[in-house]
Amino acid sequence: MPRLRSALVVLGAAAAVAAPSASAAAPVKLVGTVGPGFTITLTQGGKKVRSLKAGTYTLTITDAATFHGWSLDGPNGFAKDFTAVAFTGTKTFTVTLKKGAYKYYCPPHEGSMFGKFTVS
Ligand SMILES: [Cu+2]
Repeated sequence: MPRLRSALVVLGAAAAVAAPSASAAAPVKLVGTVGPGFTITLTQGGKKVRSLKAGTYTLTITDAATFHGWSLDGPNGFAKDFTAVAFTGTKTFTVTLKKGAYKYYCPPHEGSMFGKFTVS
């Protein structure tokens, strides 16, 4: 069956070409912190996040206090507590951000511990 064998070779070559582009789409890394003092942050490459492109990000949160949390509100009712108030430690999430206004904050101290950014 020479004809079938050559068809399989062509399929194998197509799969090898497609693989590199899939691995190139690694999510951009964001870093969030809260505590041990009364500070909350969100940074990308060491700089405070003020605007982002819509898409998928890796978000690593380090929560250094039992009385702070790291939460994020966004458009269309998006609301997530990434670390609970009682939790301390580091957690990593994959988050998809859509266009709109976002606010990260510590729930018990929302009036003073917050930051905002926009996604476009
Ligand atoms: Cu707090």
